[in-house]
Amino acid sequence: MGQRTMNHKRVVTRYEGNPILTKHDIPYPVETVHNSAAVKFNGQYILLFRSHLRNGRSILGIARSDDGYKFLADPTPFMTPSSDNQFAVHEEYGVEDPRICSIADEHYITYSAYSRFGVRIGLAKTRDFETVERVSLISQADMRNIVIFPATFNGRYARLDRPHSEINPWCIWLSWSLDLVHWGDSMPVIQPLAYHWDEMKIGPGATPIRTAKGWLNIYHGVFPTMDGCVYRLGVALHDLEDPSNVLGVSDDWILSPQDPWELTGYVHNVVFTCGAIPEDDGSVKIYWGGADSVMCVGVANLDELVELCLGNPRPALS
Ligand code: BMA
Repeated sequence: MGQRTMNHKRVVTRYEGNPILTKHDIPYPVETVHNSAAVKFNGQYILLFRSHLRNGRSILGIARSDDGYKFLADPTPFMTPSSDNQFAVHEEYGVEDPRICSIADEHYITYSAYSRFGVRIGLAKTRDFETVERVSLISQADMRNIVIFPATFNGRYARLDRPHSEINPWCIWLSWSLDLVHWGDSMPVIQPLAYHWDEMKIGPGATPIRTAKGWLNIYHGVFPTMDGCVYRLGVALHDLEDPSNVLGVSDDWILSPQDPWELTGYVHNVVFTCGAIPEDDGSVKIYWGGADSVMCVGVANLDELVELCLGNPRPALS
């Protein structure tokens, strides 16, 4: 029985108070609260969440917490589609799935900008999480899920991308930039693996976390079934000096839909992360959207996640 318990130990311990945010916690009309970026700022935890409005389009809102579990939403949204023409034309259908990369005093937000021309990635920045300034659109269509590493490498920034092509579907790529606006030298770094939990598509999730053994990349992977797609989370480890060098991709997922609010909702069978916060004690709080409807949190051990990448890897490029 002891052995059985050990084998069934979960890598991520779900918080017993999940879901931590639902539409009922938001002081303006929304239908969902999900896929939040997460960051610690001035000792507070901040979730920058996505919400569907009743027209089916999305906006971004902020909720704040002292302990990472009990959040209070701001009275008004943080980002709605821009009225500045340069951005407005590409945000007409809404803004979605943000990530936050903090470098020095600047917090860079990458978000999906949807329009009749497809989905592109916008870059915005804030210093105080009260006001926000758009910087540029940093991809062409069709690109979602861009996360920027919170560091420079020989003077260059690096990001994980998720382009799509018919020949090589939905892989994780890596690109470089000198200024965060112009990106290039792109290369694929992780592919879905055939008949594996992430065989249909993969994409960057949380902003990578620096550990002693490498950058931890918590990503999402999708498996197609007769009942639709299942979204799960997995982990990969990237070299500290050169993140295009993937040191290992865990063969196993770390989180799969299980709780009722992950199994059913706006889109069923979905756990999807846009942010995780490392703590001083070696744990990490992973935040995820459940069924594209609510926000959840769970705790994992960083060493254990790294060991999953190095100890039981599958090929990064198949
Ligand atoms: C992806 C994105 C995510 C969403 C997921 C599951 O393609 O649209 O925002 O969480 O599908 O519906």
